[in-house]
Amino acid sequence: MKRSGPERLQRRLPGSNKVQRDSRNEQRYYMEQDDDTLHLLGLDPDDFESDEKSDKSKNPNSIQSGKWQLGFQAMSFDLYAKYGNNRTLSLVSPKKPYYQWRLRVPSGHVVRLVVLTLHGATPGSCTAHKLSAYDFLLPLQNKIIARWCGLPISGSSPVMKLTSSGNVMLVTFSFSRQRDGAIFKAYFQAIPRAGCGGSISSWNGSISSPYYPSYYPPNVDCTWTLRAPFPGYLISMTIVAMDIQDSRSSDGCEKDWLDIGGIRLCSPVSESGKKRVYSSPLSLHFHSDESLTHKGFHLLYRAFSPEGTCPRQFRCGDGGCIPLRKVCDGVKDCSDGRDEAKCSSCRPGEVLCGNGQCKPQSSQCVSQSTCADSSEEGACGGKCPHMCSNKVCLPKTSVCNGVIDCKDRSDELNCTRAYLKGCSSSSYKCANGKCVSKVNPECDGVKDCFDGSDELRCGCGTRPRKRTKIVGGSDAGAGSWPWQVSLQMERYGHVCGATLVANRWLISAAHCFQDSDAIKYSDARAWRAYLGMRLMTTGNNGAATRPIRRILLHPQYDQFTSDYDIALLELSAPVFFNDLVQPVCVPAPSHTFTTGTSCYVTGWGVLMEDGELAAHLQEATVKIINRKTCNKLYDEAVTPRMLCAGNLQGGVDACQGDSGGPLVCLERGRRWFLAGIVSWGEGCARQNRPGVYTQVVKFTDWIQQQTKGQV
Ligand code: 4AZ
Repeated sequence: MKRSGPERLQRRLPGSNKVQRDSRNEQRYYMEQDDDTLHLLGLDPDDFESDEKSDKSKNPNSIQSGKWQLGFQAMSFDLYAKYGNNRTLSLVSPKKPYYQWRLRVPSGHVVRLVVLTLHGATPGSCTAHKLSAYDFLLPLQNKIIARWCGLPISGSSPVMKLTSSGNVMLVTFSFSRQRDGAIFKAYFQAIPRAGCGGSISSWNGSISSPYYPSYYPPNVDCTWTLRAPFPGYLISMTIVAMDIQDSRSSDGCEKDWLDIGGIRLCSPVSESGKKRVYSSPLSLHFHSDESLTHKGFHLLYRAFSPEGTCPRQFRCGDGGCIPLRKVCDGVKDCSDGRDEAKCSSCRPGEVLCGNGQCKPQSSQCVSQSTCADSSEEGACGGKCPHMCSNKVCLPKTSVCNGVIDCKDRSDELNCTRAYLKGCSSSSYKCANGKCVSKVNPECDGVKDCFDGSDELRCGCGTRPRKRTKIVGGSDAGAGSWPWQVSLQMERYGHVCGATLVANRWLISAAHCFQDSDAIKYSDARAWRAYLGMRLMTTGNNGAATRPIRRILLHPQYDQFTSDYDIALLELSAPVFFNDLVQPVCVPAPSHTFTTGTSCYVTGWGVLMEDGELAAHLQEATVKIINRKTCNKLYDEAVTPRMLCAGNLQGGVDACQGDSGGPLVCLERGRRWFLAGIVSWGEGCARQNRPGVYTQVVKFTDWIQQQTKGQV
C-alpha cells in the first residue's frame, strides 16, 4: 500500500476531501481523515496534527458519516508557472494552521522551488511548525522531498533550492500557534527536465548529482561510465561534496546512494576518504528513491598515468611527463632538458644532405633539387620511373631488383619474378633458409621458393560460400567471414571477437583476458568459442561451439600501453572446416600491408559508442593508415607492434565488443590475410582517431612457436 502508485491514490481520494471554493480563487479544505487512514493512504499524518487532533478525543460527536470530522481548516493555492516565469509563495501573519501551495509547470519540465526566507520556528523542533515539500500534489508521507522545522534563516541569497521529479510539487506549511510577520517566502519556476549520466572520456572534469547544488530530485537513476582517454591511465577522483542520505538514517545505503566502482556511498566522507584512485573505465551510479532528497554530490576527476611511469609519453629527469611530439623539437620542455639531449642533427622526416643540411625527405628526386649539392637526387634524372608513397622517386634500376628501396616496399611489390637474395629482416624466408625478394610471395599462387614452401600450407583465407555493423559498417553476408569467432562467457554472452587460424587455434587480444575486480576473464573455463556464426540472436544457427582449453597471453603484454595485445586460444577439440568455418592466413613476418590498402574489420561490437552490441555480424572497410600520421594523432602512443586503420574523417571503426576480432586484407592470390587484431582507439569512429590494431606480422614467429607449427 505504501508503494501504491499515484494513479491509484488519485482514484481513491476524491471522495475523502471536500473542497469548497471561496472568494480569491483559494480553496478551503475540510479533511475527513484520521491518522490511520492517512497512513493507509500513504498521506503524512504529521501534516494534520495540531490542535484539531485533540478535538477528536475531546468531542466524539465530531464523527460524521463514519469518518472523523477534524474540523481542520486550511488554505490552498494553485499556482502555475510557465517556462521563464517565477511565481512567488509567501506567508505573512498566518491565521490558519495549515497552508498548502500546489505548484504546476508545463510537462517536460520540473519544478524548482527556491526558498528565500524561513523564519520564526525553533530549530530542530517540528512541533511548533514545519515546511514540507512533496513530489506529488497530495501530502503523501512517502513523497516528501524535504522538510524543515524552522531553520532561522533569511537573507538575499536563497536558503534552499529543491527540484521535483515531475511537473508538480506540493508545499505545505503547518503550525500550532498563530504568528505575526513574514515567516516564509519562496518562488518557483519551471526548468527543463535534465537528463543525467552518460559516457565520458576526458582528461579531467566534474560529475554531480542532477541540478547540484540544488537538491536532487527524487526517483532518479543516473549511470556514468568514465574512461581515461588512453588505456593504462588511472582515474583520480576527489569527492568535493557528499550530501545524500538523511543523516538520521542508519540503515546503510538503501535510500539514496552513489555507487563508485562497486562501492556505495551515502554519508559524508572523511577527509582521508575524499581522494580515491580507480582503474579505467569506471562506472558510477546514482540512485534516489521517491522521498527525501538532499544537496547531492559533486566529484572532480582527472586521468593520470600511474606513478613513476609515463605511458605513451616522454619521462623527464624530474619525473614529469611530456608528449612525445615535444621530444627533439628544438624546445626544451623538461626542466633538465632531457627531451633535447639525444637528438640527431636532422629531425625525423628529414634527410641529411651531403653538405650537412637537413631537408624534408619528400624533396628526394622531385622536380627540383633542394639540397644545395643535389646529393639527394642521386640517379633520378629528369622524370620519375617509380614514386614511392612518401614521394621519394626511384630510378628504374631500383625497381624489382630484389632490394627494397621504398619505405612502403612498393618498388618490389608487383614484381612477377622473385629474386633469390641474401636474407634480411624484410625478406621472405623459404623453408630451405633461402630468401626471396618478392614482396608477399606466400600463397599468391606462384612458386617463388625453389622448395615451393611459399605455396605450402595455403589452405586458408578463402570464403567457399562467398562466390561473388561495427560503427558505420553493414550486415555481413552468410559465410563472408568464416574465420570470425565470437568469444562468449556464460553469464555475460558475447564479450570479444577472435579469429580462427587453424583447426584448434584462435587469435584474440590479450586485453580481453585481464581480470577485473569482479570477473576472472583469465580463466579459460569461463569462455566458449562460437564459430561459423552470423546472427547473435537466433541460437547457434548452425554455429560450431568449443570450450577453450587454454589461453596464452603474450608475455610482454602491457596493459598500460596496450603493447603486445595478443593472445592465442587453444580449443578443447579441433573444429571441422566447412563453408561457414575456415581459417584465415597468418602473414609471414615479411608480409607488408601497404598504407592506403582497403581492408575489412568485422565483429558484433557496439554499433556506436555506448550503443548496443550488433545482433548481426558487421563488416566495414577501413584503410591502413601510415604509422607516422597515426602517431601524430595519438601523441606517439602507437608502438611498432601496432597498426592503425580507419577513416580519418571518422564514421567507420571497430568499437567495444569487436576487440580481439580480425582486420583482414585480400592479397594478390585472392586469399585473405590477418593484418590486425582489434585493440584500442580513442572512442569509436571519431574524426582523426583511427582504430589501433595489434600488428600480426610482428607475432608470426611467436604464433608458430606457441602452436608448434600448427598454424
Ligand atoms: C574496445 O573498448 C575498443 N575504435 C575497441 C576498438 C576501439 C575502441 C575501443 C577502436 O574494445
